[in-house]
Order: sequence, then C-alpha cells, then structure tokens
Amino acid sequence: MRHFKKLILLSLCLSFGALLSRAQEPQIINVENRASMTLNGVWKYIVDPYQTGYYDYRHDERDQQPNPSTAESLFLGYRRQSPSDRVEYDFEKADNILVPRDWNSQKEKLYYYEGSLWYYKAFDYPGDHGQNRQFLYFGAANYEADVYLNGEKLGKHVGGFTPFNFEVTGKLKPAGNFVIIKVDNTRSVEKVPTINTDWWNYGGLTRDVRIVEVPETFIQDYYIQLAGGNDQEIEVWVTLNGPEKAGQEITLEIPGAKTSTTFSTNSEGVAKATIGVKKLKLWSPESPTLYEVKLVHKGHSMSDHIGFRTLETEGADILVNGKPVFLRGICIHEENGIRGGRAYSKEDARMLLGWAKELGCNFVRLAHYPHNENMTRVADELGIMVWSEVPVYWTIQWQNPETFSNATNQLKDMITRDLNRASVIIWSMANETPVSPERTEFLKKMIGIANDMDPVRLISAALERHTKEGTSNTHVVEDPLQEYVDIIAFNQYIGWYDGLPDKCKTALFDIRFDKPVVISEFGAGALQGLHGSKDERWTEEFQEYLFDETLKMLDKIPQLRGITPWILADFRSPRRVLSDIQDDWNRKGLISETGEKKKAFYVLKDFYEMKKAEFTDK
Ligand code: GCB
Repeated sequence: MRHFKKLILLSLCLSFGALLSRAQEPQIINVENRASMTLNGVWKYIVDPYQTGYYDYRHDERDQQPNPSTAESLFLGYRRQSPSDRVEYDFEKADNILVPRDWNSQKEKLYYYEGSLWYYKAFDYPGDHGQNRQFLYFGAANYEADVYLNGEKLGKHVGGFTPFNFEVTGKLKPAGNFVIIKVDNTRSVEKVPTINTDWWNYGGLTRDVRIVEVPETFIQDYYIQLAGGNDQEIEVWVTLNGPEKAGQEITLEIPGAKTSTTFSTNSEGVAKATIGVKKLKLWSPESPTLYEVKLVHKGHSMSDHIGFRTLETEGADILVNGKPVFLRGICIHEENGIRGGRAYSKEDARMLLGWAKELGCNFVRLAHYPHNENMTRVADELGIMVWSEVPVYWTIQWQNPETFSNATNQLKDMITRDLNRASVIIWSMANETPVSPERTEFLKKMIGIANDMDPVRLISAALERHTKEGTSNTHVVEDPLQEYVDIIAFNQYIGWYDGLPDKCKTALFDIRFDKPVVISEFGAGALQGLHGSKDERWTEEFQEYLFDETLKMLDKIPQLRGITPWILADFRSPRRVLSDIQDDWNRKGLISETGEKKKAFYVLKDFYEMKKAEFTDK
C-alpha cells in the first residue's frame, strides 16, 4: 500500500502550540531573490571573553539600564567626544574580520576561542526611506546574537544554523549607520546542540548579512509544491506581511508550465490554492528541472526556481516520481577543510556537492545541523537529494521546556527556509539520542510539528542499533521512535567501534518494520597517504577493507534503500587528539582536508555504480 504522509501527530503538535511561540520575527524566505544590500565584507571586531561590554561589574546587563555607561557599553558604538572622555574601546581602531566566515579559522589567536565577540560595521543606506520596509537579515550566527543598530537593541537570536531577521524600517539613515552584534558561541548543557559534540563549534557571523528591502505589504513566505503522490496538482499557500494583508490578490505564474492563477488572501493574509497542471517536467536526480516561478502582488513580482517531484513510500520502497530509488548518499559537515573553517558560499557548496557527484551520489546527509542555503539551492541545481537535520545530538535536556522550544524553533526555521527546495526529501529530528520516555515524547512532538508544516517530506532520525540479546552478532534497533518515522535510519560502526572489519562477514540485521531502511553512518578513520596492511588502524587500506566488508553486510538487509557513510571529508573535531594521525581532525573522511581522495572513496564509487544500474532497471 502506498503511504502518503500522515497527519496523525497533528493534534499532539497543536496542543504544544503554547510552548512554540517565538520571540523573534517571522523569517523572510528567498532573500536571494529580493531587493537587498549586502553587509558582507570587512567588519571590525573586539574579543570580549568576560563580556565587559555587556555586563557591568555587578553582572547586570548594561543594555537593560536607562543610561548605560558610554565608557564600556560596546553596543553603543560610542566615540570619544573630547580628550578627557573615558571610552575603553574603539571599533575604528580594532582589527578587521571577514563576514560571512567563522572567527576561529580566520585568526590564529581565535583558533580555540569560544565566548563573546563583538562585530561592528559602519554603512550608509542611500536606498528607499519612504514607502518600503527594511529588515536586517542574518543567514546564521553561531550561537547567540544580540543585535544593535545605531546603538539601539533590535533583539536577540538563539540557535547557530538558521536565518533570522529584524525589522529596521524608519531606523536607517542615508549615511552613518552602524550595526553591532555580540555573538557568543559558549557551549552549555541546556543548548541545542549541547556541550558535547564531535565537531568543532565554529563561532561568528557564519552566513550572509543583508538589509532586505520590501514593499509595505509583502510576500513573507510561501509553499509551492506538488501535492503528495500526485503530479497533476500543485499546492500553494502564500503569506503576506503588512497593514493590507487581507483580501489581497496574488498571482502565481509558472511561464514554463504555461500556468497563471490568481487567488486571494484571507483575513490572516494567507492565500491558498490548488493548481491543476499537466505534463510538468518533473525534478529528479537524473534531470533536475527547475521552473521559474513568479509571485505577483500589487505589481511587485518575486521569483524563485522550483523543482516539482512527487515523494512517497510504499512498504520498504522510497518512490520519487513513482519510481523506487536507492539513496546513494554520503554525510557532509558544513566545512571547507582546504580553506579552513565553515563552508558558506556557492563555491563551497559546489566543491562539496561536486565531490559527492564524483562519488556517484544522488543523495547527501547534511549533518548535524541545518547547512547554509547555498547547499540546498545548489543541490536543487545538481539533482542531489538532501537529508536535512537539526542539532538534537546525543544527550540534550529532554525535560527542559526551553531546550524543547529552542529545538523546535530551529526545526521550524529550517523547514520554513527550505520548504520549496525539491532536493530536500527528508527532515531528520535527531542523531544518536539515548532512548527514554522523555526523549521519545520530545522527538514525537517534533515529528508532529514537521508533519504539520510539511505534508510531503519524509521524517527520519539517525537512531542506534545494538546486539540482540542472546546472540553474538545479530543487530537490532529497539527504539520506539521507529513507529513514528517514515524512514528507519541508524548509525552503525561494526568493524571500527565494535570489533574489526572481519566481524561484518557474519553480522546480521533484524529489522521488524516494513519501511525503508537507510544506514545513516558507518566508517573508519584513515590518514590519507598512510599505507599498510588492512588490519592496521588509520591506514587507507583498513578503511578500504572496512568499506568493502560493510557494503557486503548491509546489502543483505532486505529493506535497505540507502546509505550515507561517515563522511565525505575529514573535519575538525577537538575530541580527536591523537598526534600525527588526528591532530584535531576526525579522519573518517573519504577525502582528506587537503582534497586528496583515499582508497575507500573508490570502493564506495564502485558500489554506487552497481546500485545505480540495479535501480535503473526497476
Ligand atoms: C557518530 C556521530 C558523528 C561522529 C561519528 C564518529 O556516530 O553521529 O557525529 O563524528 O560517529 O566519527 O565517531
């Protein structure tokens, strides 16, 4: 029986509505195709480990005080007025830093820095100061950002990998503006992610910063996607923001499909329509067709490029455009090891996804947090399906309502940003979380939210397996979450953390569900260029052997419909301290941090060629 996305968890999600209210302003999507002025480039910065610019000597927040001290309140961006004036900072004299970029990889002295750092940029805004509205937009800031414009606080944002914006209409001057942001990447137990991760916690304004300019009433957000398993109907909703949002006409044009439809907003400013279409050229990895889509409101037009594909499961099969697919995947961290630091640009996305293509992939798992929007947009162009996930990683505080609302805000912001990307087929809720009733409730509620926001994409989470009681080498997933996900995914490291690769020869998996299975991680560490016997850890030969044996083992799972081995490229992790081998790098990459391919790369490539042939014939 075909399985269209179910909404059984909807009521759960609604009852949690109260907890989900967001302090921040709703996200404006598709900023790339809106009028905007970039604030990317050279900024000034001041490192402030004791947060002296933010807290006074009684540890009171200066920005809550009626007359904060001009001498130390860095957010005021105050300049000395006379020689006797005491001002204990000067942004103009401070060092330069690039935005977007993390700070750790730009400055040697910041290599291990985790804490507060102030960013400053002066700019003119010659643009419209009359009828339009302006928003200060950030692609992401890791982890907390306190944002000030011309000395006035705009707000605070929590969460390191999703976009946020603040309205600045009426606050911009034609000349002499300055924006100051305190970014703090201190880790702590109640955050998402929490203190313990296996990746480096890069800090900073890691993605684009812009002033986005929109009409007084504007299209904030929209959804234009094929309805479930049906390639004849496009479901549309559009949300207006502004004083005249009710009863407004919106026109959707898809010139390439010879379609144009006009529909109206309700009192909430939301317009909905279902549009019949015939003979759409569907988006697929083999042929990633994107249509130009235009939304017009009161003569203002905004465009996007959107692919249309159907997505559903049938028993253990994942059907894309009605055809079973095998997800030939690879995990990727958002890092450009060659340059150093977080990946952020279209070029970075082309490099990482280009490597995935070379490997024969049609799928990537963007681990372990939402990657920058260039990744999903380039994936749309290249025809690579995407698993997107939130940093609910290992052990977070399952019973803390703030942690829950933080995790769900990140989930909602991730989905909101990428709802129209055909490449995205899976929303993942978590990675390797320890089973407990509290954790399962937490994740079930997240699933409810994701299903409610997106009726089409499949839901998953990277779970764990263990050895079945009474057996020595039969493996099971005993996690109640399996019932609530569309795809059963789990990480397994037989041959690396559990025995040696030989163990794969006799290992069996006992999966009880008639659902697609994706192995979301397996791998072994190898230092590129280190050669030896297949039994010697850290050699390319060991990694190659483990891939060989693992692929044979996994291929015996009847429901296997995809794999995303760990990982495309070596990445920085402070947990990896073995001198001369790791030196701060997790070495499970198939490609080194210098861009050299290891032997296992070719083993996986061969497997993918075989799988491609097998599934093309289906
Ligand atoms: C895992 C984690 C991943 C680690 C990897 C490893 O299971 O999900 O974040 O980096 O193992 O290398 O141990």
